[in-house]
Amino acid sequence: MNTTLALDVDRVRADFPILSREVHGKPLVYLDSAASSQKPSQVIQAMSDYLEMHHSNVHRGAHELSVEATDAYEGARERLSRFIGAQDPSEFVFTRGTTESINLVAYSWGAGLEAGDEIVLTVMEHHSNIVPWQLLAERSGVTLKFAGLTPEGRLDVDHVRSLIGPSTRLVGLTHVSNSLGVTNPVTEVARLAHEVGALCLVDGAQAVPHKPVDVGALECDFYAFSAHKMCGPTGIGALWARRELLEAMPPFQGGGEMISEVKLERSKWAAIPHKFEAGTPAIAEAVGFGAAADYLTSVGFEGIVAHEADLTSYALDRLLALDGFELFGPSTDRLGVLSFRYGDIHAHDLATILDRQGVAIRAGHHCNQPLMDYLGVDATARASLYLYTSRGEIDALVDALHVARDLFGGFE
Ligand code: 7TS
Repeated sequence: MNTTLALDVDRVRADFPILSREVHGKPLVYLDSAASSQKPSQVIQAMSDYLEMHHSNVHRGAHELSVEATDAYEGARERLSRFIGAQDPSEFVFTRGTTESINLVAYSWGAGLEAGDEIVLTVMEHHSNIVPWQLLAERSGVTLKFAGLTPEGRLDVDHVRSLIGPSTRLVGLTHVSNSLGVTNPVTEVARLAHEVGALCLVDGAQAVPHKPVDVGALECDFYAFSAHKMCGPTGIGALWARRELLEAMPPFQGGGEMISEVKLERSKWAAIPHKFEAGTPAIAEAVGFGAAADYLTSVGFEGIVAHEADLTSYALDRLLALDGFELFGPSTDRLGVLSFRYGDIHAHDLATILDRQGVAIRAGHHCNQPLMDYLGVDATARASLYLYTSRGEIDALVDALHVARDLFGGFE
């Protein structure tokens, strides 16, 4: 019996209708999955089935559609909790995405902090794991500290260790960098935080789409991620946190769904997780989010991880052989989000030229301006891979880079 779980990329690609379209008369080569992934028919179908046949508001009336909508919404929560290794679905809060999840923690949990307290972050954080803490610092006077990188472009864990002290209340770090592709040693950092009684928040936006995540094994306290980067819809994501933390935290927003009783003078909150889900939630999106987790599970992470590792090393072999190609971050042991510079072509010009060849990459600071400052650049080009990316698309990227180089008359 054949027990290998290799991923059949042609079969996977057939699940994504958008991959068969053309751009500027050329086959689409979508290398911007770190910004947002494409959606398989299974997710689109699950959302449209829900909207066509089951929609109603959740947690309200006793009528049949309301029961079906509530079951679909809460069922997605249960499956998604299991998907990230969480035992208890009430520890899983639906939010609008990673950004809102981190804002929720900074606002709600952060309300208990005061001047003198310290938060340790890293220079490779996405703006969504920096700006909410800056807003908290303005409100409460907490101090932010930032750990740097090793010369190879990995997190400098010794620096993290040296910044953690008796005043540290939280250490926040990304699981996988959206520019450098490195995976951070989350468990090691969580233990350093716990040694001084601090908490550990993990931004999982770039990790959950690409690898199996088990929040228990990571030993973190908060884990945030977004559906749209893992084959799901936009406008929804999640915050996982330990029960006792969520129970002790004040609500983030007030309104319907998050209360158990409202009087004119004051109200009582609903139990977790609903205490943090004010207003009518993104129900169809929750269904699509759950379907995305099911889809990734059905393809299988063993195959996804192996495919992406193979493709990343193929891409690096081909790209690093090009004159003028400069990679940011390590060239081994990284995920397939590849930030680079190419000769003296500005990243924005490069992205425009590649687009004319049908190749979609991202150019800019990738919401990583402090990291760009740290690296001494204003922008990079970035090609990012996913389970549906093929070797032929890497070849198309390399061909398009040759076209760009010729247009610029070669490099010095
Ligand atoms: N954290 C990381 C590590 C990210 O890569 C992103 C989005 C976010 C947080 C924010 O996620 P959101 O769903 O709340 O917007 N990153 C990118 C990117 O690299 N290019 O476009 C968006």
